[in-house]
This record gives sequence, C-alpha cells and structure tokens, in this order.
Amino acid sequence: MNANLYTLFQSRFPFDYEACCFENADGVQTSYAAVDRDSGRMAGILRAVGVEPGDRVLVQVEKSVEAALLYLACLRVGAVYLPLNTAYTEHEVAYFFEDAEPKLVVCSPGNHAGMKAMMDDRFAARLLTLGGDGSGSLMDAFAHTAVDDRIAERAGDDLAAILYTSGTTGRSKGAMLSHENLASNALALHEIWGWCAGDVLIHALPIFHVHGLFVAIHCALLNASPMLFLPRFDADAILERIPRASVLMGVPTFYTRLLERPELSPSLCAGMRLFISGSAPLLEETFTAFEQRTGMRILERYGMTEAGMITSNPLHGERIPGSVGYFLPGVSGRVADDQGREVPRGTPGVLEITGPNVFKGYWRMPDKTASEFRPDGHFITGDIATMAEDGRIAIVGRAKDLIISGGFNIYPKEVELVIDDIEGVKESAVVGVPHPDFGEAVVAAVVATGGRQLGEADVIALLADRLAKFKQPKRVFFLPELPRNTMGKVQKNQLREMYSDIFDHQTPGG
Ligand code: MCA
Ligand code: AMP
Repeated sequence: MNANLYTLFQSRFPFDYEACCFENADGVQTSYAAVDRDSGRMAGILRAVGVEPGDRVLVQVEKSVEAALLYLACLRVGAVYLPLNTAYTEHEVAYFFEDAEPKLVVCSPGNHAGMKAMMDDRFAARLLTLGGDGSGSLMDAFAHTAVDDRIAERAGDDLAAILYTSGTTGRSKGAMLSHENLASNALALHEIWGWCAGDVLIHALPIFHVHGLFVAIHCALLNASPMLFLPRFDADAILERIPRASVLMGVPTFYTRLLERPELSPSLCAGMRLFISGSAPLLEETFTAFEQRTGMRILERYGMTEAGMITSNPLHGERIPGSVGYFLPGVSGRVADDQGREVPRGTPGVLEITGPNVFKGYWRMPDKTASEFRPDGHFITGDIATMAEDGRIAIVGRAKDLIISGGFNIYPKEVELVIDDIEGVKESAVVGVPHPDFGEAVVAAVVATGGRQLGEADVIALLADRLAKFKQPKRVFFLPELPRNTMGKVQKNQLREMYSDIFDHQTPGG
C-alpha cells in the first residue's frame, strides 16, 4: 500500500468533487476537484525541474491557496517539503539553504534577486517564485504544464517534511517528519475532535509551522471540509466568518485579540463547535473571559514540531484551564526525572513520549538526535509537566531556555549570540517577560564594553538584518553587569523578575 500522505487525503475527498476546499480572503473558491488537478499540475512542474523523491524543496512564500497546493504537490512527488517563516532574514535563510541542500527553492518574487545571489549556483538548486497573489514563475509555468496525476510510492518512514526548530545552542535543527508521522497524527486529531459533516474551518494561521500547515489543513482535508483561508490573523475577517464556520484554531494571542472586540458574543458564535488553542500556554484568565463572553470553553491542546500534537483536552469531558488534557490515541509517555525514571503522579518532571507521531530525528545531526531520545525510544520534550492519577497532563514549565511569543519560538541563545557580536557589547542575556498581546516578549539585558556609545535603538537597529522581527528584543536594557550566582551562572530568573511588569499586563477582554 502506498503510504504517501496525499493518497490518504485523496481517499477522503468528497463525493461531491466540486465542493469547496479553499475559500480565499476575496471569497474565491477552489474546489476539491481543482485541488486534485492543480496539485497534479504543480507536481508536473516540480518533476520537470528535476525534483525527485527525497529531494528537499525549500519554500519561503506568503500564505496563499497556491502555496498550500505547492505543499500538496511536494507530497505527490515524494519530495521533502521545507517551509520557512516569511519573517526570516536572508542571513537566516542562508543557513537553512546550506544545511538542507534543496533541489528547488521557491521564494516570493520580491526576494528573487537576494535569494539568487545567496544561492550562488550551489547544489545546482533551481529557483522559482510564487507571490501571495499567485504571481511569479511557478504560476507562469503552471499555465503550460499538463496535469501529472501520479502519486509517488512512499513508505511510512519516508520523509514528507523537514521543519526547522531553533535550539538551545543557537543552531537550528531540522526535524524530519515522515508520511506516517503526519498521517497518524492527522487521523488521531480528526477522531478525537469529532470532525463531522458540515464542519467549516477558519484558517488564519501561518502555513510554515506545524499548527497551520499540518494540524489545521490536514484535519480539514481528512474531513473534506472547506477552509476559509485568510492570509494572516485579522480580527475583522475572522468575526465576519464566524457565523459561517464551526472550527477555529489559533494561538492564545488570537483569543486575547478577539476578546478585545465587542462583537464577540454567544449569538455570533452560535454555529461554532470548537475553538482550539495551542502552541503556547493559554492563560486561565483568557479561558475564563472567553467562556463568560461566548459561553464556549476553549479546547487547549499541546504539541511540538518534533511530534505534532501530543495531548488534548477532551471534546466531551472536562476542559480544564491550565491543563492540556490526555495523550492522543497511539501516543504514550511519562513524566520523568533527569535519568528518565518515572516520577510519582502529581510530581513535576520532564515529559517524555513515544508514538507514531514522534519524528525520525534531526536532519544530519545524529548526535543531537541521540541525546534527545532515551535508550527505550522515549523522546525528551524539554517541557516540564505533571500527570494526574487519571493521566491528565499540565505543562508547568520548560526545562529548555525558550521564549514563546505569539506562538513563535525564540531561543535566547540565538539572540544573545547575535547581540554579543555587536561592537561595543561585552555580553548579553535574553529573557521572556509577560506581554499582554504576545503572552511573552523578548527582552535583552546588555553589558557594554564602554568602548562605543550604544543605545537601545542602536542595538535593535543592528539586529534588523540578522534576526527575524519576532526574535528581536522589544526592549533592551543596559546593566553594569549581569546578575550571576556563585558558580558564575547568569540568573535569568532575576532578570525576568526585574522586567516582569514593563509591558503593562491587562486582563484580556477587560
Ligand atoms: C508579529 N510580531 C511579533 C510576533 N508577530 N513579535 C513577537 N512575537 C510574534 N509572534 C511583530 C511584527 O513584526 C510587528 O513588528 C509587531 O510585532 C506587531 O505585529 P502585529 O501586526 O501585531 O502582528 P501580527 O502580524 O498580527 O501577528 C501576530 C500573530 C502572529 C497573529 C500572533 O505572530 C501569528 O500568527 N502567530 C502564530 C504563530 C504560529 O503559528 N505558531 C505555531 C508554531 P513591527 O510593528 O515593529 O513591524 S507550531 C507550534 O508551536 C507547535 C507545534 C504547536 O503546539 O502548535
Ligand atoms: P515548537 O518548537 O514551535 O513546535 O513549539 C513547541 C513548544 O511549544 C512545546 O515544547 C511547548 O513548550 C510549547 N507549547 C505548545 N503547546 C502548548 C500548550 N498548549 N501549553 C504550553 N506550552 C505549549
């Protein structure tokens, strides 16, 4: 049996083949028939430029229906899809390019010149462009390429995608995800969230991360549902579409922003079945304010790039704020001490998991892969959790030095390395502090050498072409020295405390 994920999707396409699959922000609809045909045509283009099964296709483009079709085309060809955040700078993209050695790069038309110079004919990679409005050389080729309806034969363990996640060392790692990883996770989510006939998804997440690309799109495709496909989060556009929809997936910032809008009411949400939140902790006050305002309890789930979704609050049972629910079907795990031994129920420890969703390792990093797995195959998530007697899990902290801002992960080390490179900086420490919109915000404490006059604006300006905007500190403070303990280790807790209320924390919806 062909384990290519696309065959699974195709087997679920609706009986009414002309039913809507995507509706873009202008209301233009793309039917399931068109998705099948046009992803086949795009697959033809990929094959024509020499993409073969196992080849990486690096994609950094604005969200659009065509971009989603490009992902499906990669699956059909058996290529390995490698999406990148559109906010990444050329400097950041260069690292992914060299690490992944893609056969094909697809970028926005506006980035063509920079990308071409950066690629510098290395790895004989080809370059095509795709704009958010469907412009660019990919769609030019589309007009005169025949539909290629083949679906490459793939085994379950063959790679479908590589998603880069930053690391505590400051170096990004490519998480290798197989067709089986993605299929098993999609089927489990489709089942536990009770997807049913008539469901309509509002899709406003970016499609370069697990949440928007896999969780959202895969569930809708497995259900043959329409997706109201928005290029980005836009409260007006979402509120306008809620009466026609039944499911919304978002990061907590989506919900705090929706709560700021007086239109959000029980009658507006009468047809909604599920508001799902994940990628960052949902504050209890957001959960409560949302329930008070709409009568609906947000369903929080927990996951990570390396494993897709891991746990979820129940569809029918209690949704408890501060808890991420139970392991998904097929997933199991333990809360463990630093030796991987299970700790008593209720005691905090690091969450370790196994299951068909767990990735195949980090691209070309066997040592890093080995160090993140226990000998019995459990993957060490780096999240600190508690497990109740009945298996219910709460994420109570992070063993990894990680900031999550508006659902995007930032590893402080990566930012510190770039700041430390600035002339006039002796050292720096980067922490996350509470932020009313993004949950956490990046803040840097900098010690200057005294050799060069540096101000907050200078530091931020000097990071502009090195780090994506969301990684750049929202504030920079200068200190005579960093707080350290007797062992010389920087006391980040102390810094977090010092800056804990610099972004006035307000009650959502208050
Ligand atoms: C934008 N900015 C940000 C962020 N987003 N800064 C920090 N953190 C962010 N997340 C910058 C912008 O560049 C801008 O800078 C300023 O902040 C204000 O931007 P704004 O227009 O308000 O932002 P936005 O475009 O509305 O975006 C906010 C957002 C977006 C909707 C929360 O960041 C988003 O869609 N986040 C979702 C991320 C996601 O999909 N995560 C899933 C990862 P300036 O004004 O100076 O130019 S997958 C995952 O984590 C696992 C697997 C899981 O469990 O799901
Ligand atoms: P990523 O590397 O982008 O896949 O982010 C994964 C990380 O996001 C996890 O390891 C958690 O730290 C965090 N995360 C995801 N969902 C939740 C949640 N519901 N509650 C708390 N943290 C979460």
